[in-house]
Amino acid sequence: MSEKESILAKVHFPEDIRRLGLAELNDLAREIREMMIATVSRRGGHLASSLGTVELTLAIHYVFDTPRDRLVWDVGHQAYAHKIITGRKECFDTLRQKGGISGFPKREESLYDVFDVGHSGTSISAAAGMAEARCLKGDDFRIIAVIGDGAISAGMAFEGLNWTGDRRKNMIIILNDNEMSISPNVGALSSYLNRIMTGQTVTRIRTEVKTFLKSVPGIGEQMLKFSRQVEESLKTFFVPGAIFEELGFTYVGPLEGHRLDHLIKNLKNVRKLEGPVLVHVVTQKGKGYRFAEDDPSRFHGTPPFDIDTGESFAAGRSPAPSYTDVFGRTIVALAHEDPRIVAITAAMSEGTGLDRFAREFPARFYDVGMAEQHGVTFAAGLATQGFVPVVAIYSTFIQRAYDQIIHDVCLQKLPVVLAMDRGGFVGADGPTHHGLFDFAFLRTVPDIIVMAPKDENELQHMLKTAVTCGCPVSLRYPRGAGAGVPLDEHPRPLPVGKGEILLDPPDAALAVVAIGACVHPALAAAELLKAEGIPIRVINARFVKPLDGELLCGTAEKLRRVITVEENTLMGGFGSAVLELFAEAGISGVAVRRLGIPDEFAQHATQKELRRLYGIDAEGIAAAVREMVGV
Ligand SMILES: Cc1ncc(C[n+]2csc(CCOP(=O)(O)OP(=O)(O)O)c2C)c(N)n1
Repeated sequence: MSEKESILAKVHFPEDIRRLGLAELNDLAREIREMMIATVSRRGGHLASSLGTVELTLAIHYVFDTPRDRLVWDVGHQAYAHKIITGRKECFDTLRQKGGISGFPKREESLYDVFDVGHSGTSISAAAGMAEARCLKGDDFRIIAVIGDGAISAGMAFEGLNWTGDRRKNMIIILNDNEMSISPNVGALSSYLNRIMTGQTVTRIRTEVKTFLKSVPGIGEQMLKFSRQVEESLKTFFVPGAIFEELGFTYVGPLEGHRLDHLIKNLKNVRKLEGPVLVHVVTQKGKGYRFAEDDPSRFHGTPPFDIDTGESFAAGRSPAPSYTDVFGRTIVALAHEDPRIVAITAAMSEGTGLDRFAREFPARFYDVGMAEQHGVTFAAGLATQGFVPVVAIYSTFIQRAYDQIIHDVCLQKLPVVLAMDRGGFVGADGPTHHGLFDFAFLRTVPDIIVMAPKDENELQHMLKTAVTCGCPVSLRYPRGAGAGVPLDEHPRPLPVGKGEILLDPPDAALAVVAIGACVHPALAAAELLKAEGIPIRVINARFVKPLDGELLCGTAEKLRRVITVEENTLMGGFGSAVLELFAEAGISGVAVRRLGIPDEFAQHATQKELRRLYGIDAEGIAAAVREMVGV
């Protein structure tokens, strides 16, 4: 398409689209999709969700006066069209790149992004807060929250609905229903939404049957009367959205989410309604790109891919299996040996590697939806009855369930295993998704074991340790490929609270004590330093809690210089634990330097770039050693 014919070329901000006619808007939707597919094919990102909301995004910005009217996205992974038409078209190619635009709405990026997001279920509560603020300020802007049928299964979304329906403030919640979370959606609400849609079909069929019956002389009238009686008794079935009406919302829908005329007409009416309104919009995940329509789960969050074939690029892929993969295989092997093992995911069966478990042990597998809090306490309930639940939730999302971990798991010393993938930097998803806090917030909880494997082989052994130790355990491992080490055939339990010395040259200048994914870089640093004549001891701590006091204190007393390395926030993290250990043990005169993430939110960039930036890769560790020994 030439520059001249392009509608998108003329669109920079929502005011530009408000001047367009329907045909032009439809062309614009097509061009936006093309841009998204082209960009995500190079950059990776959340394609399927964003393809599904193109018309909805255009209709909202067309009808409402954004940014004066506040548009709040839930999760925010479906907001690429929003980014493109709100001043970020020119830099859209920098999506998720270091220094480029974020993959999620971000207040500091644009006036049109009114709330930072990444985790699910926040939109209704945030919008409700804005509604109260509007009243306090005496203002009259509109507030629109857009939430998916997956995200609305989060506990907080229910809390927000409960509040909003009661407060009766003007607020519009748009439920973007594509029947998918990352995988097909689960839960009673999802089934209910599904029945609404089936109800629509039934309504259509019913109208056709009525017309037919009316056309049959005599008998037709009788039949029609009977069918009306049946219909009355099935009223809730035929009145879509009754559940939302009961909660205090005006329900509008279901609307066809890819018909701009339909959306615009209905949203214009919705705009005039008072009180809380729930607009149910039905969309298709992956709409407009064949491969994403056929396999929306794979294109939910995709690495770069070939547009013509839909295949992800193999370049850059490691021959080593991912931690996720090794976790997925090991948990299946362990479950074969131990019938007490059950597995729980919060809407991430593929992401956590539990899809394999789900296939092998469907009766022992639970997808609780995007409901981490429920998932953890649900696991605690299972544990009270003699089961060993393994709750596989990414480090960043387990933050949601902190009180459940303390109050429902640890206080009762229940043997729940928190298998936390994506511990450390996740890369392009950025600050909402980095798993940089779990060492700090979990090691302060009594009776939990906190561990992190140095590689995928140790992950197997730690998982075995976790399911056999009989107490609460957190086991965190990084996103991506393992170190490529050989895998032992049989996982074996490790001694709890014991680290290991990996390198111990007789004339070591100092000790580097690393945990988890930082151990191999520490070994690589030792190699670099050896060539420079600086021998160092390298310790794999394995446990953040309990710490190996004997090994660490002995090392401090012998070498007097210690560097700790972790892919976690420094405040309260592993290095802090080591400092506390030394203080408690009365060890003085030991120089300790802690490497990790300082007191700031790390932004989006590749894992490699971030490890370099924060000085926890081999180069960074080596530099810290040189500094400490004064060369
Ligand atoms: C608290 C939390 N848990 C898990 C996730 C991971 N996640 C991101 S999007 C998504 C599915 C979202 O489904 P839905 O809200 O229906 O939106 P769709 O992608 O289908 O448009 C999941 C599970 C998250 N972002 N936040």
